[in-house]
Amino acid sequence: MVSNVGIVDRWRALWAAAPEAVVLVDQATGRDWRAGELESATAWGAAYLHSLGIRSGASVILSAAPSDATALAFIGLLRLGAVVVPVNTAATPREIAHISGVSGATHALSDEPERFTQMPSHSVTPLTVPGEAVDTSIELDRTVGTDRALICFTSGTTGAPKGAPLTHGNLLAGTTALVECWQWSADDVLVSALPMFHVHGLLVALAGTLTAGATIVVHHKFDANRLVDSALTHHATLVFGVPTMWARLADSGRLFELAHLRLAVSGSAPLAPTLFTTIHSATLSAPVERYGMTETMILASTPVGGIRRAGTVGRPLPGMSIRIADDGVVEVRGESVFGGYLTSAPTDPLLRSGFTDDGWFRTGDIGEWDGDDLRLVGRASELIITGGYNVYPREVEDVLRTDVAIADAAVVGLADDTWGETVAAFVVLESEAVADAETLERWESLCSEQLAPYKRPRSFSVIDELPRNAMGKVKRDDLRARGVVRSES
Ligand code: MCA
Ligand code: AMP
Repeated sequence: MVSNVGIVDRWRALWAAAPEAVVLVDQATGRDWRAGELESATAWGAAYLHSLGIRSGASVILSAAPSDATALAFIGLLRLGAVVVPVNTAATPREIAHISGVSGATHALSDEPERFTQMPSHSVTPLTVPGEAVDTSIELDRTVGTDRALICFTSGTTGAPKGAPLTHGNLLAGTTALVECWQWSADDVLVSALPMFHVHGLLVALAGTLTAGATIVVHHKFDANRLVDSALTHHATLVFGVPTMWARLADSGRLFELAHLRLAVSGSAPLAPTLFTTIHSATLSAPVERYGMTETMILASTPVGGIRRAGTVGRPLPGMSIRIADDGVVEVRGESVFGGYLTSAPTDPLLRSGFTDDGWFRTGDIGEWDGDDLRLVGRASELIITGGYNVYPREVEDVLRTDVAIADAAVVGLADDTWGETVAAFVVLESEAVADAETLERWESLCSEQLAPYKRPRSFSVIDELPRNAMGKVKRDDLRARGVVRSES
């Protein structure tokens, strides 16, 4: 039976039981927040947001570097009953306009309000750490499990990101499963430099810590040396990162200083077996790999108490069911899985797109069982994952095709040791066009204007025509096999 308890009730019960416990530390300022302070500061925050005109049920963009202020704003919004819409701090005005339009966001909270030029200035508020007391007599903490907590935007095959709403119940189920699976306790200290505009940083790291009643040390930006220093200073037991962060930690030569961790956790993209081995040898313990999605939260993890094997993402989390369909696609079901994409009408087929008739969500990842462990062997979709960020080729191709010199374009991910994959563009020129230095500069500035930096192609290869199969579909494997083409033009 699905319970209808909201996640905020769980957190507040833990704060009330141990008000002196340090829950949140801002690494840059050194400010720490005890549970009792968090209770009053987030009530203040919620009242402040209310005074700005934000009401229960309103969608509010949250776009800021990870910090104590970002964490407090997130909790304050949830306590008020508002719906948090996390937005990448690198999003361009075009991308912000799409997200605010689709989500119907009435307000934005940001550490760079000047980036929100397309929203009325009175609705964009700089993030602040709580100060003077305000009227806190407003109604807080009324949410139940079925209420919407977030709308996360995730890359869409149509080229435009889709909104994936998650409820308070999804968050509670997803974080409770993690707490159980990782034996996450009040004694744990997590050091995290993950962005707080994705499920990994916001829900796995921050909300997971709150549900565990543990401590999180938040870094504003990832820096390998600073992360190791902080892990030592704060006696960290947990570090969560995407493989690119682990690769940079390995390059720093200081991985061995993390040998005191209880768990070194990697996720969001495949962890190369060589990097798995490097982490294992340096920290004297195998990293935990976990597999998740924005639409589902975390689905599987390698075991805390058992053998963790390179190349596998482990077993389903408590309460989660995983099956592999005949076409190899991983399908999932569980209480943390969202109910369908954001649509303006319940009849819109987008709502339940990705779900099977019997209610399982198709992840788009191709998997196989290796004993009890799930092994991901590829993707049915064209998704590129670079440094843990997702890029859908269609969105980049649509931008490239607006250039006068480009007749056609295809974008693929090329394998890369640090980033996992990098974005590479293959373009076919219009008949009279040439690809000289000026043209290349124009393509680069077009992409800079339209696309967040991580989506921009790192290389442009001019080819005579795109390889296509009999159905007219671009053969992306052929393009990947070519790598960066330097000679054709
Ligand atoms: C930054 N750049 C990137 C990326 N990040 N390019 C491609 N892919 C990226 N991911 C660009 C910068 O804009 C800059 O471009 C250049 O690379 C170098 O910037 P640098 O300062 O070195 O990068 P950084 O700021 O240190 O960022 C690297 C990073 C970051 C820390 C690895 O990408 C990151 O935080 N990734 C984590 C993403 C994440 O949390 N994903 C979870 C989503 P230029 O030189 O042109 O200026 S998936 C999820 O939530 C599900 C549920 C799951 O399973 O977890
Ligand atoms: P997102 O849409 O940003 O939530 O990204 C979800 C996708 O990231 C999944 O569908 C997988 O393709 C990928 N992913 C997440 N965790 C892992 C992992 N541990 N190994 C391989 N791929 C992963």
